[in-house]
Amino acid sequence: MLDIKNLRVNLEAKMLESDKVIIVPHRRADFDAIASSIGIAMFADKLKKESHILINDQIYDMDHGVQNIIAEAKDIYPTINVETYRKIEGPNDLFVLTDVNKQGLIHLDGISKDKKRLVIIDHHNKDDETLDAVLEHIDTSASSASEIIANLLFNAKIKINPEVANYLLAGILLDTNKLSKNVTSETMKIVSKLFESGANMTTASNYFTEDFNSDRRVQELVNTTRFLNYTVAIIMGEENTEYTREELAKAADYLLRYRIDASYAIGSIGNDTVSISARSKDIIDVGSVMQELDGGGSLHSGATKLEGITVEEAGKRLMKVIFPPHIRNQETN
Ligand SMILES: [Mn+2]
Repeated sequence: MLDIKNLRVNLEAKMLESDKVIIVPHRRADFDAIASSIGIAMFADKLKKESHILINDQIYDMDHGVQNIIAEAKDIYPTINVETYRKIEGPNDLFVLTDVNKQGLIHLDGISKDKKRLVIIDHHNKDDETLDAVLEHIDTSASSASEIIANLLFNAKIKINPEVANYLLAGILLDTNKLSKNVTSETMKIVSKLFESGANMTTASNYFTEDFNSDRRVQELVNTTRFLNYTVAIIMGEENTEYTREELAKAADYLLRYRIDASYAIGSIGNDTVSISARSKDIIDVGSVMQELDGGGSLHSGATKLEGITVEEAGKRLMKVIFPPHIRNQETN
């Protein structure tokens, strides 16, 4: 792995020989992904290089704190979606992936074909699916991509304003669970320098606070919980209330704090569509349950969308999958 100075020198060279820089965070960008993206945009600005942050998520698919950062920063660091990028794309664009190193986790297809135009800056482990890049800086000892990018900006002597310092601090706070894990002395040095640049814990932590109305909808969902068969809990939202997928996911997450193996949250997400969010501890593979309902996921987390169906009908379809006919009617309350 390159040290930070070599990363800076090589990244400058790559940016300077490209026409524009396309910054690509992972899908469902979180604080670390968006903050490190904004930091890379600052780095490109210093070189007077046009840059764009590529975000293709629906706004409701992102945490509302991330939405706030995107909205706050949009005049200086606007995001573009894939469709808009396709209109301005050129053969000499440089792609800089941040907080991600795999094709499957980003929105831009076909990026693997162009290794010469690809830079990866990340803190996640590499595996077989890691993309080949002309310049790669994957530092798994770093707490976060935000830590790496803040270090890069300090190394380049780029002045970080208090707003961006707070975004980067929020990125570090997210990936260290508020400085309680994955923290090294290097992390703390960077945090200290971000403080010197005007960041503070109150402002950065405030990005994590829940939106009151959204949190109330999550609690209302949780209130509808029925515990089935002592191993599975199910939430069914009101037929006429629209929820976000994030709210359904949070409600399903919440139930895992009880003694169950899996939870499912079903609710309308508008446009005649019902979404199911599923969570599991270990025993039940909720990804495969969701697959049987035309969705997908992993052992611990899955989801699906069903069109032209009511919440109640979606619940019945789910029950048929999780309780095949011979063991049905085991509801406990
Ligand atoms: Mn991260």
